[in-house]
Amino acid sequence: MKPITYNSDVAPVLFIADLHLDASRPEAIATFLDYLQTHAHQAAALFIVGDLFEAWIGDDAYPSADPIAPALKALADHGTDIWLMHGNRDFLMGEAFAQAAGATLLAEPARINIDGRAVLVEHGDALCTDDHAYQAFRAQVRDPGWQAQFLALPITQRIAQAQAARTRSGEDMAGKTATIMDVNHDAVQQRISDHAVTHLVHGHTHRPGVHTLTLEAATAQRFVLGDWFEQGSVLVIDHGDWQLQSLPLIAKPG
Ligand code: LP5
Ligand code: MN
Repeated sequence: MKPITYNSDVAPVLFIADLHLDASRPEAIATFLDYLQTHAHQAAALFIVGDLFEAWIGDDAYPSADPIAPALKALADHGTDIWLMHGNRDFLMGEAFAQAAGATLLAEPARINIDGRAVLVEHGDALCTDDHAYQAFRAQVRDPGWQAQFLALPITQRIAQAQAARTRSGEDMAGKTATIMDVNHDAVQQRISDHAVTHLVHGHTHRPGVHTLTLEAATAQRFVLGDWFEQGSVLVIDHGDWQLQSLPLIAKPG
């Protein structure tokens, strides 16, 4: 793949994650659709850094009447590049959905260049290395053989298994500390030095913030994207300025 490079003096670059879009939260859907039709139109690129959807059980189960894919496609047709990364909820999103959305699937971690700076982008779950139960689950469900078997099941069975996994995950999380469910700082430092970047952008922890790390020879910055539960969260890079913005949720139309 050609290097991914943007100059934010030409047009803004946007990052979002953890929208967890689902029919049960129409405000998040309405806010996202509005954002795509307004602010995002000016952007050179929109990076969706995982968990766009609450759960994804296969492209063949995506309702044809859902408004998200056509709205993304309209933005892509308007000239904004759309990069789609998997999260821990929608790691089964495939080429059929990406194509319908006018997006390009981006494997994580992705090393990109913005204004001459080396930036690493990933969902963030792989950095939670203290959460051993989750990492074992992740290794299982990211295995191509497991995925092929799961996707071959009838949709009703896939829905039931996804619900069982959500229930079990909720029960397990109630017994985990906040520290276990956050990123591991050694893993973050290792990632930054392995990829020789000065900026790391991720989501997953639902703890939006900007952290400065002091490394051996330099400093690096870690931008954590927020979820779209109580408000929207977008990292906007414009004319070299990095701003983690909150968006008020708008009421669902009608
Ligand atoms: O996303 P969030 O913040 O709620 O929780 C995560 C971790 N949980 C998960 C599990 C997903 O929510 C499951 C839903 C996936 C939807 C679609 C997938 C379709 C295939 C699934 C079929 C099996 O990612 C949670 C972390 C937390 O983030 C913080 O980082 O702690 O991890 C867990 O809770 C993992 C559990 O500790 C262990 C695994 C439980 C699932 C076991 C599967 C049992 C069901 C099998 C049915 C045959
Ligand atoms: Mn996540």
